[in-house]
Amino acid sequence: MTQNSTQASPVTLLGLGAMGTALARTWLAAGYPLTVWNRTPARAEALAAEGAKAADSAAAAVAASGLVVICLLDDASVGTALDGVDLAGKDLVNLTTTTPAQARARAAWAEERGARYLDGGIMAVPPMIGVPEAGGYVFYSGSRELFELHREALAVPVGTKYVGEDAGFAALHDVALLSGMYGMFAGAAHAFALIRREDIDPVAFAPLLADWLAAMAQGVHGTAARLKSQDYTSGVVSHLAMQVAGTPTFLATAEGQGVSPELIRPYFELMRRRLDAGSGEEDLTGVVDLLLDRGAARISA
Ligand code: FVH
Repeated sequence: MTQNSTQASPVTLLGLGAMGTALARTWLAAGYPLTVWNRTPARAEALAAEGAKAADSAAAAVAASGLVVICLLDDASVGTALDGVDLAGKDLVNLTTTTPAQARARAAWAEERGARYLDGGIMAVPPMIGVPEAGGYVFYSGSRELFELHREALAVPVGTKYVGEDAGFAALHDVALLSGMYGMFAGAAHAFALIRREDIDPVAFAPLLADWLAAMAQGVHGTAARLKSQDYTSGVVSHLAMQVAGTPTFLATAEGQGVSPELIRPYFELMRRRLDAGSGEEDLTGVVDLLLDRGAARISA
């Protein structure tokens, strides 16, 4: 946030939902001339009172700035909002959550219309925007030249991490991290269910769970090293054979507590399959390959 209004280049922002509004406020606070557009115009009123220029149409908003940031609901809404809009010579930065394939297709779509394209995946929730100490950031992928050109403006709301020329990589990193998060939440839901009917205070239990998950999360570095070296047995502390031997205890405990095993059983089944293939001296890394094998079988089926 070092620029002032005499130095900062104009920015256009399409989309004033919870995230778009949070982004907009940071550019205004940093002195960027900001044009905004939203499908429902009333959502632009507060920002207009704070100094933004509210455009009557997406086309007018796009025409107002060289840099056009898009933060809409999904890929379909991007296509709808920009249908028929002249994008020639514009730099589009699309922060809308999409699949990697949609991001790549949108990059090609933008190029066909004479625009340069950068895709983004936001790793933050609205209260983290404009709060550097909250640790949020956006993954960017696509043209590195474009990223470097607009890096300063893009760094105003939240941190930036460039992850490659492939326009789909920002979305892939975004979805990969969020998928890991949902796996963690699934484990936490099972853990809370186990204690739910007992005289155990969930508020007292929560820091135990959070600290344990944080400590175990460090295991991803070992997994990554094994995937890279393709040696799944070096430096293994907790062997798969031992871990699989323990799974009946987890399932019996779930049954005893009246808890459905539906969240943890599929993972245990993958562990068992890897063990049955003769990988008892590995840790859990081989499960990654089982997922790929099964995915490939489904794709070719
Ligand atoms: N909010 C969050 O916690 C997450 C954090 C991580 C990143 N996501 C993604 O950010 C995109 C925008 O999310 P949002 O929080 O701003 O979402 P909403 O508040 O629901 O606002 C949606 C905006 O999209 C507009 N819109 C929807 N459909 C259309 C359409 N067909 N044509 C034009 N605009 C459309 C909507 O307009 P309106 O309803 O006010 O008229 C809002 O501006 C999103 O990809 C998240 O996954 C947020």
